[in-house]
Amino acid sequence: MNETGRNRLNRLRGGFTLLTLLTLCLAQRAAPTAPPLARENAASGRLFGQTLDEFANRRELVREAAKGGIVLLRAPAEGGDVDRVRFRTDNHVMYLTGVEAPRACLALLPEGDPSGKREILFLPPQNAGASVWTAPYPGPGAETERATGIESVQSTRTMWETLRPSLMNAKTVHLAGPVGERARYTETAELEARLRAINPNLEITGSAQSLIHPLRWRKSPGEIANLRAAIAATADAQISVARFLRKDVTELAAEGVIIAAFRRGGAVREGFPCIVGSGPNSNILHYFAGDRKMQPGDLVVVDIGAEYNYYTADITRTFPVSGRFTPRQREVYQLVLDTQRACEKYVVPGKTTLWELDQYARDFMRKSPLRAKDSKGELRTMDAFFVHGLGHWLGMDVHDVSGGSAVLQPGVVFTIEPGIYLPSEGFGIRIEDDYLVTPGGLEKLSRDLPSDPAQIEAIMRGSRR
Ligand SMILES: [Mn+2]
Repeated sequence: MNETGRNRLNRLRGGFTLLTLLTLCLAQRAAPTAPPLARENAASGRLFGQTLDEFANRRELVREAAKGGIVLLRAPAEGGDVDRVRFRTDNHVMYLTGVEAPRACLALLPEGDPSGKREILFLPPQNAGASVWTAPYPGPGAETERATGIESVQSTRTMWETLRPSLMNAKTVHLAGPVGERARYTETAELEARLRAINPNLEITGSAQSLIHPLRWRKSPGEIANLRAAIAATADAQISVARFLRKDVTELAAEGVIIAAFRRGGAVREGFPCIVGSGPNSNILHYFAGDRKMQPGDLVVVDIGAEYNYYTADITRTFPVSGRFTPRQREVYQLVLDTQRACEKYVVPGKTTLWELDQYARDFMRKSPLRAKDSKGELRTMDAFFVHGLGHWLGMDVHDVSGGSAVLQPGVVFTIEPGIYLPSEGFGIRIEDDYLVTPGGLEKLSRDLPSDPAQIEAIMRGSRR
């Protein structure tokens, strides 16, 4: 890593320590019953790093897109007595409300609805006994209305009575996900049965997603800020793990170092399980860390993403366990890196599609003089060993939703991740970074994390002093 990069990362680290301390102080002073709506900064009126206006604008746009129909979105329930995973709400519900609460249900109502309301969020009533065990989720009432800016926040207990006049009046209800036969034995089937019991003439569609995806595809300022924080924590984890790798370290131990850095950066979970593949495992695209001990001469593919306020990073680096690439590893690494850099230059915002970029990357690799043996022992051009797509949208989902087009429009965030996998030579290489499309070109959001092979080796030497 060069000096500038190191200073930048150190500054970022300093910033996070301060923020963490501040958050801890605030948390200690807050009343213990305060709803955990915004673990980050309740005083600013933001929810999960975004302004109330950002959430309100989205609800308004979805209401308009529903063209007179009702949009009904429901969050999942908790896991039970002891959850195996921390509760995470539905992405659409989070995107439109900023509220994390099990069994929340958002109703967006059309103009002229008999309720006289545009939107109602239904939340389970707060239970004093439950808060002995867990931090309370936000409940119905005026306090949550003020904190969220949602017009009306009512109890799920009276939800169907409250919605009955609206459902009697409406022609269409839009749910998220498959409905009808394709939703058999799911919670959606139960929801549909409820709706039909109230109004058998309702048209029930599964098209709420198609109303929301085009909005989610282009990121708002708050979403981009969340992605930057997720990326900073992930870059920190890449540096930490690079310094930790050496002979006999297991992939799982490396994963532990990664997760420690994520938590330090404020990430409560991973956007996807950590991919840490050493030696032959570097050729398995989605290999989740196992108990293999690393050996000198191994390459390790580390493909990881911290999730911050529901937004996930996705960054891959490939490290040599012994601290230096072999000449062969280095020439292949350089081709992967050159491909990524050529792709960055190729993008014309508002014009280039992700598919064109993918094709361009393959053509670029094909023109290289390098060759390798395929499984039949035949020498092939290097594009033959690039066995996955070049990239994907990035956001609340690691493979985020698309707006119905592959054009790289200003405001979308995506990855460029060329890779070359050579099982016959015992190593695979992938380099992945995250980009925001701006009107003038690409902003490489993960630019502070080096990928140049000499810089990668310098980072690793730092651990051996
Ligand atoms: Mn990816």
